[in-house]
Amino acid sequence: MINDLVLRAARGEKVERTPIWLMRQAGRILPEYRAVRSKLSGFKELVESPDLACEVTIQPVDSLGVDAAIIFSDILVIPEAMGLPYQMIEAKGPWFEKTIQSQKDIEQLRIAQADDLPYVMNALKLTKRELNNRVPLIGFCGAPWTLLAYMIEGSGSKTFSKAKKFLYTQPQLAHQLLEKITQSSINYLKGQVIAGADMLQVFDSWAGILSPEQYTEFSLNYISQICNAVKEVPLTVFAKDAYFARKAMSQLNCATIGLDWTMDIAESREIIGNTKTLQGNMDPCLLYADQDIIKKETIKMLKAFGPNRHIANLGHGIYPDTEKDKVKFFVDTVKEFRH
Ligand code: 1CP
Repeated sequence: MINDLVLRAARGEKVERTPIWLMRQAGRILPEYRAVRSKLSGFKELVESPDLACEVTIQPVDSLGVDAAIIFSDILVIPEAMGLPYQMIEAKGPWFEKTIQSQKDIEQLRIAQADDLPYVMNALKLTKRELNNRVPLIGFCGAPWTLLAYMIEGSGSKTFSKAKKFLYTQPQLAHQLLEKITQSSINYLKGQVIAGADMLQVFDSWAGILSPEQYTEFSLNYISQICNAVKEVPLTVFAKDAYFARKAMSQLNCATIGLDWTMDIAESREIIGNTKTLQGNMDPCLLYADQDIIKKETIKMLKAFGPNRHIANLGHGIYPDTEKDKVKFFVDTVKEFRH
């Protein structure tokens, strides 16, 4: 690997500088992404075409100079592989024609195998080859709880109240469903490693809407099973808004914990300890500010994390209306800084 800074930081090895990649780095902020996307019927065509998914995965490595590529896909490919197809509605988000309501619905779901998602596996193989070891390739999946939330709700939601109602009214069914999603996710992540992923990330985007007790029961237990089963490459767990779970997450069998911008850096380090790498955690809205402010805040963040066991990133995905030059400025500021 020519630039293995992200992998070394994840393993807790010394690095010459803090590495950086960005959640949602491939996407609408890049004109070259919009050019590829505008010729297609929609988001799914891009995700399901390995040559195009490979192209847009590599774009941010070329034009932003980030230290890792993340495969262009979506967390919702797993529900689809299990038997719940989704549509991505322009400017609205995901929509499922079938949702999970009953025991029978859960029984009808398949446990997905990596072979059920040949387009992702082929996109990974192609991207691994095309990257030619310039930077590591990150694979990913959604956390079981976040996927359950979409499978019950059938779309995005501010509250995911249907999904939360299911946890309160049908806890046993919720566990059956989480079990099936977990098995599918383990198969999927192992397949991604075989196809070329050098590192993995589990996205628990809706962690923060559960109580701490529910989070342990319905989310962390399953994330923990994934961490214990997938040991081939370093794995990052990113649980958005789960500040209350940081102590418990420090016990996970994973290399890296993702932080969002609401989590104080020094406090997080103290709670989590020194055996994990931390990833994050700039507010994506900082990238709307002027360059002098971006620079000041970025250096403050880098100093707070310190020289080792940190992978710089945002605290959540880049917003699509962010100016590309500001994103590049943020990346360059991190790459130029020396502790
Ligand atoms: O047409 C488009 O450009 C649609 C926007 C878009 C993109 C670029 C969606 C729809 N998904 C993606 C790609 C994507 N999704 C990546 C690509 C790799 C990269 O980071 O560059 C990744 C890692 C995801 C993961 C994902 N999908 C998450 C977890 C991360 C997060 O943002 O919290 C979630 C929750 C989804 C669901 C999803 N997919 C798309 C949307 C708009 C949503 C959110 C829906 C909602 O509001 O609930």
